[in-house]
Amino acid sequence: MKPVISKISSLLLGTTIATTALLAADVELSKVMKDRGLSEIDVIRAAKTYNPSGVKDEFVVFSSGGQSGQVIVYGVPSMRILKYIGVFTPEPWQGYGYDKDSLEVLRQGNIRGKEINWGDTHHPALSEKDGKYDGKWLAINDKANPRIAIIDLEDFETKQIVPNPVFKSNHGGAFFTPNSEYIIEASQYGAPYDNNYHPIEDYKETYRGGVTMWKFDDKIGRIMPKDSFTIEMPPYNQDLSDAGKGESYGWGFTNSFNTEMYTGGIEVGMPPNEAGMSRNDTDFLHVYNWQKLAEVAKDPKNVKIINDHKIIPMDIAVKNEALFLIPEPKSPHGVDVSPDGKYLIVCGKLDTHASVYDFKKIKEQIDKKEYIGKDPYGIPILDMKKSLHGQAELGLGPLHTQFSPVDGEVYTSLYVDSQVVKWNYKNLKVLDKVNVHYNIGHLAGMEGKSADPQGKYIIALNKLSIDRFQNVGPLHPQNHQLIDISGKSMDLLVDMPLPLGEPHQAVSIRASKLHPKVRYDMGTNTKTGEQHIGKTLAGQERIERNGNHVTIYSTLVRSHINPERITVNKGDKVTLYMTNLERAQDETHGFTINDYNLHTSLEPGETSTFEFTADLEGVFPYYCTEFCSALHLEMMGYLMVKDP
Ligand code: CUK
Ligand code: CUA
Repeated sequence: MKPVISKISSLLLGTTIATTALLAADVELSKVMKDRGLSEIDVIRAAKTYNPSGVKDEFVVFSSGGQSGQVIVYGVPSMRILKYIGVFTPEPWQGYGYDKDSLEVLRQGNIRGKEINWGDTHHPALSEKDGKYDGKWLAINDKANPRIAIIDLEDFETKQIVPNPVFKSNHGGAFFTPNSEYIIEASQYGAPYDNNYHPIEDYKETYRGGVTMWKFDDKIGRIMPKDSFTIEMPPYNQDLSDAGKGESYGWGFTNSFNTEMYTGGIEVGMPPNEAGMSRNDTDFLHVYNWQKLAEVAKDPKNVKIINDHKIIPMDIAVKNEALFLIPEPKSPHGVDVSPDGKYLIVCGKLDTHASVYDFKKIKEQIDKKEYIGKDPYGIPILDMKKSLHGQAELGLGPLHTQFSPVDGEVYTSLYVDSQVVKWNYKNLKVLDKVNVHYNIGHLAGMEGKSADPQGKYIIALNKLSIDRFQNVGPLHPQNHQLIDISGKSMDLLVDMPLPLGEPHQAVSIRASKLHPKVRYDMGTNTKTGEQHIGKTLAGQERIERNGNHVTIYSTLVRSHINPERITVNKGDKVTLYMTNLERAQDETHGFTINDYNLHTSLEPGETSTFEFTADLEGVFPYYCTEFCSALHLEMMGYLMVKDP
């Protein structure tokens, strides 16, 4: 075997000195390879993912943190984790959920007054302009307690959580429409829209699925609940969704997997059948014109109000020719719209084929009102064969598809086969397959679901890792595998264990499109973006008492907390405002008070609040929790609580 470095050096350099130095490097490299048992191809793969210190990644990935209710941020190709973003779950390092201001964000996610401290995150989505990622906002859904959260990519913090007022679970969210006009959130398990008890025997009559179109203001990065509406749909267990773009702009697409309306033991209005939810050969792809329905929803005559939220009933959507069904192979999973919006690829867990629908053919039938019938709810059904461009036999358990810059070339995950298949959705030919480890769910191409896929890499998000990592007990980490797709055949480069939760979906963006800030304007409430009422500058520190309410205006700067002593009476209501006066990059101070379950992270310029009752008597040291300077340990003080 010819050493790797000398191959390169003989191409690049000719001088004797350089050659001598490189020969020494060759010797060193050969030794490392021998010691670590690495082959030449291993070394090449390592070189393709290695970032020397200070070198940054080309792409940034936002991965669902699954059951952790967080978002995980990492770089590609290095696969280095950069951040966990607290979203639906408290996150102590960031103080998320441990100070008043962040708690106000977390508590927006209360449902019917209940505090919820976790989420089952599935699908992160990046905001779009003309179907391309603009790097401004990130949305993510919680399937368990149907909610959508918005994260600001200026500071990677969660700013808004919006519970769905009518759904009881969601899966087909979050998906932005091409100009971030709306965020699609499709329900999952059929359930009553209201909050009352309805017997399961009334499934057909009172249980519903649907799609909520959340109006999004992309200037301020907030969902506008009052301008949002839900399209009522049958209880078919709506599933993954996608927004049309280009040719199919204005339309939305949502799969379903229970047209049987099976409810576990009792099938309403159907003969008993053991196969339950997968008896029918086909389920329904829901096709809806959200652009038209947004207009329809503006007329109060067209909507029902449930839980203070607008619902467009099915018959109104049908009357406006804005809701259709197309059969799709049974138990479908992903529906993925091509970058030009002309095709939809639907993959089903129980079918070996990917079905490629041609939007033009769908539209022709809609325009000619050519239906093959109606479902029990009166929704027109289009002909499957007439809607299809074709089907490609891919392998067992095809789930999700990502696009590439090469015309027609796509990558699909095969759950049962544990493979990624590269194929062409135009000529329906399979081009290549690579094994992954193991049981891949989603896969993430670089901007691979946008109107402008970047190619280069695919990440396999695997449900199982089994033998890939050191055994750390029966609960194994998940496995993200980076695959090089720049050549003719795919090449698996490296594994990354992800010890946080199930990585359903990840979205990526070219790093140069992100413009996060390194400091806040002095005295910012980072959760609202506005000036904090507790903003305190150097020299303004003070303690004010009003009856039994004590308000402290404090500052933190290397290496003092000012004031260093706070004395209150037991039972006093305490409001403590803290401002980090630093302007230097990365000079964060953390702050905690012993035994009061409080913590905050103060980035340069940030102000935040603790609000608590001094119900424990005693002496409580408070201190800075970030090692911020050589005098970090000295950054402390005492809360004295005395019985008056
Ligand atoms: S889902 Cu998990 S693999 Cu929630 Cu998008 Cu397909
Ligand atoms: Cu500030 Cu340690």
